Amino acid sequence: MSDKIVWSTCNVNCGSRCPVRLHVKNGIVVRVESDHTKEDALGTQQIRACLRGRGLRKWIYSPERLLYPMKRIGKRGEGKFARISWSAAFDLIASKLKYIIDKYGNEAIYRNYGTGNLGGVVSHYNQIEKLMNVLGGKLNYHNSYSTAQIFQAMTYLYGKTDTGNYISDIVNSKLVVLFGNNAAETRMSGGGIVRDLVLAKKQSKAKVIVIDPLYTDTAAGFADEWIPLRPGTDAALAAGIAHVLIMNDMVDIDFLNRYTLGYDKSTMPKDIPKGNSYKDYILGFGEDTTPKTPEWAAAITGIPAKRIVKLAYEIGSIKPVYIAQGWGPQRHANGEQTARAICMLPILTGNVGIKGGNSGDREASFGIDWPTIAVGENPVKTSIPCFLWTKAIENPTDFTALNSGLQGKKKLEVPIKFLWCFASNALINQHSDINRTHAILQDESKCEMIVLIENVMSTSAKYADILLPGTSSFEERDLAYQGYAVEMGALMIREKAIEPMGECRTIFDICAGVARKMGKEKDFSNGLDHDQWVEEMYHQCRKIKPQLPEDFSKALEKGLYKWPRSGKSFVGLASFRKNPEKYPLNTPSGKIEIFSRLLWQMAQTWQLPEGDSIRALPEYHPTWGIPGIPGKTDEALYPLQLVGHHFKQRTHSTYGNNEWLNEASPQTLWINSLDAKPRGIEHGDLVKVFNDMGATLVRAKVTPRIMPGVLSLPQGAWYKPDKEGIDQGGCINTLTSQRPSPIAKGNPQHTNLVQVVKEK
Ligand SMILES: Nc1nc2c(c(=O)[nH]1)N[C@H]1C(S)=C(S)[C@@H](COP(=O)(O)OP(=O)(O)OC[C@H]3O[C@@H](n4cnc5c(=O)[nH]c(N)nc54)[C@H](O)[C@@H]3O)O[C@H]1N2
Ligand SMILES: Nc1nc2c(c(=O)[nH]1)N[C@H]1C(S)=C(S)[C@@H](COP(=O)(O)OP(=O)(O)OC[C@H]3O[C@@H](n4cnc5c(=O)[nH]c(N)nc54)[C@H](O)[C@@H]3O)O[C@H]1N2
Ligand code: SF4
Ligand SMILES: [Mo]
Repeated sequence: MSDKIVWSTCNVNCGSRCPVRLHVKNGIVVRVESDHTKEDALGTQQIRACLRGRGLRKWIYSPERLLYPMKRIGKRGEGKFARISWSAAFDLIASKLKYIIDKYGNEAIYRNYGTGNLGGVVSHYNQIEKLMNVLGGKLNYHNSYSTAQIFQAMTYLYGKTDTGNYISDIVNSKLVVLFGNNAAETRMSGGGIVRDLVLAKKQSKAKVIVIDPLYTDTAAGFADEWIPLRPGTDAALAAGIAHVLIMNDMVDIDFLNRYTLGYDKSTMPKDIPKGNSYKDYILGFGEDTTPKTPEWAAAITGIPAKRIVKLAYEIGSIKPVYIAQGWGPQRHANGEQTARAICMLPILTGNVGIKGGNSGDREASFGIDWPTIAVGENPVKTSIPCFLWTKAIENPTDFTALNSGLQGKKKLEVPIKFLWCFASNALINQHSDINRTHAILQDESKCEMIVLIENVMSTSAKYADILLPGTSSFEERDLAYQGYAVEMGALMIREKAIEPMGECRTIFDICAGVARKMGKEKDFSNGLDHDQWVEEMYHQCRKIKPQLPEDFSKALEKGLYKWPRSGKSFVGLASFRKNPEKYPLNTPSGKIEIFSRLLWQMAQTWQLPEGDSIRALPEYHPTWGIPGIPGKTDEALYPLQLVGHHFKQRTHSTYGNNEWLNEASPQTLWINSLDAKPRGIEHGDLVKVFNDMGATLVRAKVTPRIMPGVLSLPQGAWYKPDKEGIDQGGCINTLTSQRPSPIAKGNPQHTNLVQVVKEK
């Protein structure tokens, strides 16, 4: 029997954010349960935690747990630390901040991307944002590691992002085509997308086709057909389908004429030379003079031409068709082109902005507009693409708007000298090319201080100069907002289940401690402490949902509030579809820009490395890291494409040390027997995957669930180098490149060429 049961949450960035119920006995959490609430007037369904949330106890009490503030005494990465007091830690941070601000200015300070705690409202990286705003600001970032390329693509094409319909809208669809969208693994919460997909599919009886190099859990669970294709080639498939649609009069010409720019010469801007319309490109009247026939697409994608023709007929002969992409296809070196090209299928067939159709974007989800901590204004306006932080340390003098997507200034004036990392393993594990990052961080004269706040001794924690133990969700009171659902929204009020372990502190208290040493505590805290801020935010939530009890202690006890979705099923771009003159898009022409003049201009002004290209049309762009194209990496040496799908064992690297989860879903290299056999690799063998950037060891999963020529090494495994620098942990970022995508300057972490051998 437990002494008490309290509500808590799983905070990680799978995006769902599930409630959990913690059974506490003698100050220890002895059991974790999921949402047990019954259907009532407020809640329509349970939000069930997945295996990771249910295994939280094992992670919080793991041997890697950090308990005391520490100062590094070995080299960065060695993991040698000495315990220090909180006061000493705050002194070191405050004096370095003062020194850096005096010498280089606030622009030399940066908070690295980190999503390990997006669930907390008060325990959130916003506290560092607020602290730094109070202290004169810091360098900003734009983009994310999740959606950099698709974000840019949708902005040029539709003038906005998040243009999809709800997944439940497939009740109205006659066909569903999902490109690299693995909801069954990336949206695992019981309150979320998977349930809606199952129910909608049952009701609509629409055929579901999954296009993915992997036979994913989504393909296995929901699809009627799996079409494997080579990574990075969706745009070629889209062009091949477009060819069939155009040649057989299956395009919706009325839609194209009224709503789009650049399909054919009738809607092309008059000053653009002939041969630059989409139709020209597809039929071979453009610059490259190649008709994009199904045979042409077959050679690139690996999908038989006959199947491409059939797919074109399937998509072109019925309506509505729900075509959506996940974010795997865009996390590539040509990801911006891919994301736009997939959208051409619903655009050509007039499936945009209607019930049962979709824009080609990822499915939308319902959200309540909850409040967040006000962080004040950052006096520094300069912003780097988040993926280029290593370049901003190593090579700041070559960091410009035109070659690196810098915003707010033409040229970076100071390098990053001070790094904040909160709930971030993107210092090493989640950033590309670990060996290169390691080398950059070795030089302590470059980035002079790294302050990292963590729950566990992560890969990145070993690189911290000052390593601070943060409270976990078990050890702090907070609020959390549920994400990625369609039918409901939820507020979770999380109670502190146990006292902070060791000397762990909340991020609010840590920032307040630094502010105190800098003489700015009041400006930072507004006179409130952590728990008072939680209550303050709760009362802000009440402004959105006045039915929440006024008495906060009552809310704490109840823990979970659910509301059925307000409003109708969401159809992206519906008002534009109804009346494009009254509700134009936010593109320069107000229309869907198949031809983008902005990109046309960028292609002439931006400085790109050889092999990169910016195209005004959603063309297939063969790029580095995709076989058939001679690039820097020698294809003869590295003939296999490697992706790293988001995996059910972990959320990125978080929970990577949970042995229960490791047993349930071990880290393996997915390899087809056609690739394994000639290399003498059998299921379960230890293999070495390598390229010019590094090498990693992992056990092989020989399986027909991945297409020949392609491997997948699920991303997020913990990097564990041996003395020679060979990773023993199966971490894919030993093999990924820091070369960014052309427009967004985003992370192309699914574009990799490698070789694999059996390890003796
Ligand atoms: N279990 C779990 N869930 C998660 C996360 C996690 O780490 N673990 N992470 C969360 C976060 S932060 C994010 S951003 C999302 C990520 O969500 P996504 O980016 O959608 O996930 P990925 O697994 O990277 O990619 C989805 C699918 O795309 C496929 N794919 C890769 N390249 C291509 C391609 O060129 N073409 C096509 N057609 N398919 C391709 C992959 O094989 C994979 O099956 O997931 C979230 N959910
Ligand atoms: N090769 C490859 N690399 C990728 C991707 C890919 O698809 N392929 N995906 C990219 C994407 S989409 C993303 S979003 C990033 C994610 O990269 P990160 O945002 O770095 O995510 P995690 O690896 O989960 O690391 C989060 C850290 O936060 C810690 N943490 C968890 N909860 C708390 C807490 O409450 N408090 C504190 N202080 N710490 C906490 C965890 O221990 C963990 O070390 O990775 C990117 N990297
Ligand atoms: S990892 Fe995501 S789906 Fe799983 S319990 Fe946590 S928040 Fe829910
Ligand atoms: Mo992400």
